[in-house]
This record gives sequence, structure tokens and C-alpha cells, in this order.
Amino acid sequence: MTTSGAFETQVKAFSSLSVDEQLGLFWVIYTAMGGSITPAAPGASTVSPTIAQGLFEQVKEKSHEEQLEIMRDLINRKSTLITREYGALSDTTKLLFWYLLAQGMDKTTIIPVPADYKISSQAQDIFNEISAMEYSEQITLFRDIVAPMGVDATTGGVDATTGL
Ligand code: 45D
Repeated sequence: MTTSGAFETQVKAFSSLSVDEQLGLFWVIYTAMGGSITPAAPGASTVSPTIAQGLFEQVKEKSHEEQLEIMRDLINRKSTLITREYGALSDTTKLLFWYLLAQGMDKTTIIPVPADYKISSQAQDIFNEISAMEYSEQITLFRDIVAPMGVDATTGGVDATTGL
């Protein structure tokens, strides 16, 4: 896990939300960014599309309820096979994986958010702050948000509930 440290305040604000609020906020950010998501510097980035796609396919095969649990596990850093695989990805590949999940939600191959879903006012404040940032700053922030998710198997201990 490597974080830039540049947006520590925003990362802390994001992660201080409940797990479901983090998911809800991340979803609303995705819908707002939508088509504007493009690779920052093609070639220069350490992204591994095949690896992200492979992990995404594993999640896609699960039921909607299981998919939601997997995303909660990632944020909670619960040790499972999937969260450990996630922990081994580069930060940009982690971000691509979340992007694939969000695209899957659009197609409802991944659990969709109910149409009437509303984020909390606390989450809305964070959303407004992020909206005012440059795209390149947003990427750095999102990388810092998704980097510590999942479990780094080289440093993580054993989870009593899963034995992993
Ligand atoms: O019923 O260099 C709730 C790449 C409760 C390329 C829920 C890139 C209610 C390389 C919890 C709300 C493209 C990677 C349900 C760069 C309820 C490169 C469920 C840039 C069902 C720079 C909520 C990538 C759920 C970028 C399931 C900028 C929420 C990527 C799930 C940005 C939310 C990606 C998800 C973003 C959000 C992804 C999956 C913003 C994903 C957001």
C-alpha cells in the first residue's frame, strides 16, 4: 500500500463515513464523473487491466447480495480470498477494479443502487469538495482511498472469522 499523503484530510473524511455511506458516496461520484473517466497517462501508469478484469469476473459470478458483502469486506479489510487478491494489486489497478464494478452496476451485472438512494448530508459535503477538485487531483485522492482497502497478505494477520 502506497499513498500520496496529499489529500489526507479528504481521505480521512471519506473513511470516517460508515461503510455503506462510503459505498454510496463512491457510487454518486462515479455517476457524476461517468464518461469523463479516462486514463491519466496511458502507458505511464502501472495499471494491469487483465488482473483487474480477472478479479472483477470472480465478483460478477456471485449473487448481488454476495457482491455487496465483498465490497463491504474490502472497506472493512476483512480477510477473504478476494480481499487478499485485491490487496496484491497496484493502486491504479485497484482503482480500475472499482471502476469495473461501477460499470457493472450500470449494467446490473453488479448489484445496483436503488433509484431513490440519497447520500447523507455529511457525504454530500465531501462530494462537493471532491467535485471542486481537478481531475488529476481526484485520481490521486481516489487512489489514496482505495489503496488501503482489502488485505495485504504480506502484513495482514489471520482473520478469526474466516481463518484466512
Ligand atoms: O441498497 O491511469 C448502498 C483508469 C446501500 C486507467 C448500496 C484510471 C443501499 C488507468 C451501500 C448504497 C481508468 C483506471 C445498495 C487511470 C443499497 C489510469 C450499494 C482512472 C445496493 C487514472 C452500493 C480511473 C454499492 C478512475 C454497491 C478515475 C456501491 C476511476 C458501489 C474512478 C460503488 C472510479 C462503486 C470510481 C463505486 C469508481 C463500485 C469513481 C465505484 C466508483
